[in-house]
Amino acid sequence: MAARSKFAKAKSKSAAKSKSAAKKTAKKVIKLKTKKLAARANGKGLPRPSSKPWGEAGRALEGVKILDFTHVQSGPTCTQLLAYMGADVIKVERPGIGDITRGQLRDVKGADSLYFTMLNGSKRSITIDSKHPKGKEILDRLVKECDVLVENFAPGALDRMGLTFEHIHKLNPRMVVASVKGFGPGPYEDCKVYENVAQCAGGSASTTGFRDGPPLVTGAQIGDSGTGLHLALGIVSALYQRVRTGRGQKVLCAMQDGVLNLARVKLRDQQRLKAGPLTEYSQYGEGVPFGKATPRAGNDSGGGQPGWILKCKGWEEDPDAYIYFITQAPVWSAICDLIGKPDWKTDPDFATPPARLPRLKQIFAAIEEWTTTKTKFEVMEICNKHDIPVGPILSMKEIAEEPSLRATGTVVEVDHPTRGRYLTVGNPIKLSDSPADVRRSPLLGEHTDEILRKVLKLSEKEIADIKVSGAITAPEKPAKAEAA
Ligand code: CAO
Repeated sequence: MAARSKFAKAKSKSAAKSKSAAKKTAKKVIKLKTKKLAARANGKGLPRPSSKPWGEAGRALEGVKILDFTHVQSGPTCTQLLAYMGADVIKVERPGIGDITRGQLRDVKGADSLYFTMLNGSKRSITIDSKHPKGKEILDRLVKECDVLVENFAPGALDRMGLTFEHIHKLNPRMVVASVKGFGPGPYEDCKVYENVAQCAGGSASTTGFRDGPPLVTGAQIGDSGTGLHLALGIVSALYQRVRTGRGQKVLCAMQDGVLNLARVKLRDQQRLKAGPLTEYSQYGEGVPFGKATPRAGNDSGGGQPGWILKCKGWEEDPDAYIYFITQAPVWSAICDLIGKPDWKTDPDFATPPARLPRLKQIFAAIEEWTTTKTKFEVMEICNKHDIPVGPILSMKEIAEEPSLRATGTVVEVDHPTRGRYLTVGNPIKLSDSPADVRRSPLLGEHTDEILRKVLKLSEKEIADIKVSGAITAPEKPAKAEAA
């Protein structure tokens, strides 16, 4: 009996123990689940951004080496973005000359131009004469070391250097070879192309400007920088595919194609013309017949919500005292109240979007009467309270001085050894685990030694031989003849 009761006691003790352990585990599980649920409820269900500084967490393109043969704007825009994402961009430049833009539009004597410095940040520069036999040897070694070659020479120039796709792939089958050209295969493929040529050939110029004026090019560099952006996407896609195939590939972006991609809504309108006039274009309301092609639409809004640029207080002196005003249908009542036309809310000529289309000129004139009594920022403040979409026309001065753009790293100030501090556009693409790495542009050939030593691991003797060969230095200028 005593033994039994001892046993029973022990049993009930161990049962109580395991019961409490089970209770504890259950409590833990519930606590964890509640924590998870609470986190989800707080909108924190997604993985949190890394709390480590980028130096520890690594940047998005850390380890990717880019052999950068780009010049002027389109190619450099692409490689600068990749450098901001953490790639090691090695810019190859002609000894003594470098990228032609170093000397173009100079504002500080003897210093690299802003044209160059704002397109080549966070890169390293090596000078190599790509037509010199020793230069070709160095390039072949760099091809073996790098992941991507990017170029935007005139058609055929890379091949003339001996860097055909076949040659590159024999040396390094994993290499992605990315090019910007003016046109894709077709009648114009051999043409040299600059920004405005691309804007014209890509359908932007014919659809920009006012109906009664000539075609216009835009200030935004959609041909150059726009194509550079497209190329960057092509490169990261090819790198991603290489993870599966182990093979590099060619990436080609034609500037004409890039511009057309950005102007696609105008090709949409071209097709809509077959079904009748484009009712959201103000020319419809003005009774002007449509021709065979998408017309220039002035400042009409591209979507189905009519919009226009309107004068604001001070427009007589300030060329940027304007605001873009969109008469979005859901806020029509608020607009009518603001501009002192409450009767337009119910007037059948103005109450519905289709009724307003033929009267847009009259409507925007009435809104402008109101906007000219306020500054563009006052209009912005008032309209935002009513969810009316408006956009102040910001000058480059205002953008350069805007603190919020500095705070997000979209506008960055960097130091430069020969020009001093300058502003540049940082990375407009924000990655939570990979803050942009925005550094100054390199001086011509600043990293030649470093790259030969650390990337190619050449010996002192090899470097000395290269230096005397003339492959990395500008040819000596002929000595002036002695005066007789
Ligand atoms: N060492 C030796 N030679 C070099 C060199 C180096 N490191 N880097 C370049 N060169 C040579 C090239 O091999 C080429 O020589 P060849 O014509 O004898 O083969 C020469 O320099 C110039 O190349 P290019 O024809 O590309 O330059 P360009 O100034 O005459 O033309 C541009 C410029 C932009 C019109 C042309 O490159 C082009 O059409 N590129 C494609 C489209 C493009 O990107 N346009 C945007 C430009 S930004 O507005």
